[in-house]
Amino acid sequence: MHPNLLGIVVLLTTTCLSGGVCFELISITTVVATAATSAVVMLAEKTGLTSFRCGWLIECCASPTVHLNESGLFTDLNQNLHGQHLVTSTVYKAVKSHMRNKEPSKPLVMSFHGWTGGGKNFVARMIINNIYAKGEKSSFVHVFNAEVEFKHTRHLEQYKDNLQNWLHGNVSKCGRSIFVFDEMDHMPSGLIDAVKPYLGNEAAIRGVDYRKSIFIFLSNTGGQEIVAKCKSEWERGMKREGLRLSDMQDILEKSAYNQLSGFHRSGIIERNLIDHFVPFLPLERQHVRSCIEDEIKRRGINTESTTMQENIEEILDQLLWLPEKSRLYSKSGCKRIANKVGLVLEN
Ligand SMILES: *[C@@H]1O[C@H](CO)[C@@H](O)[C@H](O)[C@H]1NC(C)=O
Ligand SMILES: CC(=O)N[C@H]1CO[C@H](CO)[C@@H](O)[C@@H]1O
Repeated sequence: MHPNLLGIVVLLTTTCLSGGVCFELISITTVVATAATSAVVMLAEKTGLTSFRCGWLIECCASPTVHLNESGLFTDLNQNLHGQHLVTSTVYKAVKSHMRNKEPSKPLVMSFHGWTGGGKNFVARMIINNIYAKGEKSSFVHVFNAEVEFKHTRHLEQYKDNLQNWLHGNVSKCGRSIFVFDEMDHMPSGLIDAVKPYLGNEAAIRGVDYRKSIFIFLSNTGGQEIVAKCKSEWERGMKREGLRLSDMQDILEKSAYNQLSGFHRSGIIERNLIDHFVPFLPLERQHVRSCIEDEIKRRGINTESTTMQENIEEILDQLLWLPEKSRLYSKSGCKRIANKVGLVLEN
C-alpha cells in the first residue's frame, strides 16, 4: 500500500476510537479517497500504464479510451447490418486503415446515401461505439442534425462561423475526433463549404491538424437512383450482391452535386474531398425480416415458434413496399422496427 494512504487510514481509526466525531470522519474519508485516487495516478505515471489514467478517471484522446476495436467493428458490420454488402466492406476497410495510420494524409471523409431505414445512422453509431470507449457520450464525438441545428437559411453566415469555431475548438482538444452531419438533405446550400478547408491535406489550419479526424455525412440524396439501379439489376436477373461500388460512385456523386441538398454545387465535391460515397441499398423482405428477428432475440425471445413466425409476417405485412407492383423494397427499411416489434408482442 502507498505510505500516505496507510497513514491516513491509521489516523481515521484513532479518531473514531477516541470519541468518533462525525464531521471529522466525513472529511477524513474524503482525504482517503483523494489520496487513493492520486496514488493510483502516481502509480500509473510511474509504470506508464495509461489505461489507469485514461479510462475510469479521465477520457483521453488515446488508447484505450480512443482506439478502434477492429474485430468489434467487423463483427457489428457483418452480423448486425443486413443487406448492405457494399457498406460492410467499404466502411470496414476505410476506418481500419485510417485508424491504423499514425499520420494520415487527410481526414477520412465518407458520405452515406440511401433511403431511410437502410442503416446509415446505425453504421455511424457502430463506428463511434467501436472507437470511443464512451460511445456517443464521448466528448470527442460530435453529431449535428442539420434539420435542427442549421434550420434557418437567413443565419447562414452565423452557422458558418459557429461550425468553424467548433471544429477548431474540438479538434485542438483531440485530433481523433469524429463529426457526423445527419440530414444533409436539409442543410442550407453553401453551409457545408465552411468545412471544406478542413477536409483536405493541409498540415495545419490556425495551428490545428485535422488529418486524423473522421467526417461522415448522411443523406437520402441519391436514394431514388440507388433503387433504380438495384431494380434494373433485379430485372436483368442479377443478384444484388453482384453490384459493385464502382457502379454507384458516379451516380451518387452526380446526384449529390446536382440535387437540392447540403451538397448542392458544393466545393467539397468539386475538389474531390469525399473519399467514399457509400450506397445503402433498399432493403428486401428477407433483410427486414432479419432486423425483426434481431430485435425479438434482443428481448430474449425465441423466434422459431410458429406464433413468433406469424408475428414476424404480420409486422412485415404492415410495412409499405415499393414499387407497388413487385413490392420489392421496404420504404422504411428497418427504421422503428423495435417499436413495431414491441407493439405486436404486447398483443
Ligand atoms: C471488441 O469487440 C469485441 C466484439 O464486439 C468484444 O468482444 C471485445 O470485448 C471488444 N474489445 C474491447 C477491447 O473493447
Ligand atoms: C471547445 C469547443 O469548441 N467545443 C465545441 C465542440 O463542438 C460542440 C458541438 O458539437 C460545441 O458545442 C462545442 O462548443
